[in-house]
Amino acid sequence: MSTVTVLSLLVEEMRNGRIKVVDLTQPLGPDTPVIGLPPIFAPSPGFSLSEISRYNDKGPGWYWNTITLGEHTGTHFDAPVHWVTGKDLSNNTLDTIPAARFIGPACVIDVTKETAVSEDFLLTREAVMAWEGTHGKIPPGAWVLLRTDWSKRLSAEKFLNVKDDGPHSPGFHKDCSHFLAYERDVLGVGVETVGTDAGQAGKFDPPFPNHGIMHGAGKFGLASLRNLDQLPATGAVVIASPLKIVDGSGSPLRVLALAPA
Ligand code: 23J
Ligand code: MN
Repeated sequence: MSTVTVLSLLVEEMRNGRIKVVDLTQPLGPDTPVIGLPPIFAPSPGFSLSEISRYNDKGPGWYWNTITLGEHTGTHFDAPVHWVTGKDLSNNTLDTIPAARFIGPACVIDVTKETAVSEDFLLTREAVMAWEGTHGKIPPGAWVLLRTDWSKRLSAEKFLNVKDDGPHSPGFHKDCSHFLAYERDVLGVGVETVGTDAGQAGKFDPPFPNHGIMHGAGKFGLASLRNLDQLPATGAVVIASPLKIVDGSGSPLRVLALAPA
């Protein structure tokens, strides 16, 4: 089939509803949960909006706002430069990553049974290989999405799940991150939790291993995704295109998936 035919077919199938667009994005507002780090580290501000004008004396015919937020707020993209392991790589910032690397096939790994019984569940390399036994090998350039149903925790308190010993939420075992980056050449990983490392990962050896390994390999992260339960294990295409912030380490974005309806 010619490329023109494929694109016409895409447009047609989206129009007739056989391909649906799944919005994998959280609403972005003042209540959007933000990661809490130990108080020795600088915090990242959440989202706020301040009005420039709203059909008034400051602008009679128009409404617009100023936004203030940390780059890593809500549903957001992590670039390789975000982590010290990725600081010297080429094309490691938002403005230098080639746009083709924002789009890839989704491999959705459902671990909702495991996370229902353990808030600290870590995906292992062996579990990914078992998933591949059922669904096929993760292709190069895939987005690997960890479905935990964590996004169904709608209050910030339950979502961040901070206990006396810090936050508890699922993530990746370091061997798994290494496997996905180096043996599968993924674009990156996406999670429903506030960050791409497990809640307790600040105490792992090394700390925050998924960030260190993925970004050191030039791979990306997507955090605070939603609606992964609307995607098939394979067959969807994810478009995760961050703002082109010069020297940016990450940005909120609208993550979209095209999937069979
Ligand atoms: C800074 C330090 C630790 C973490 C993070 C940021 C994130 O999760 C992030 O948004 O990249 S774990
Ligand atoms: Mn981030």
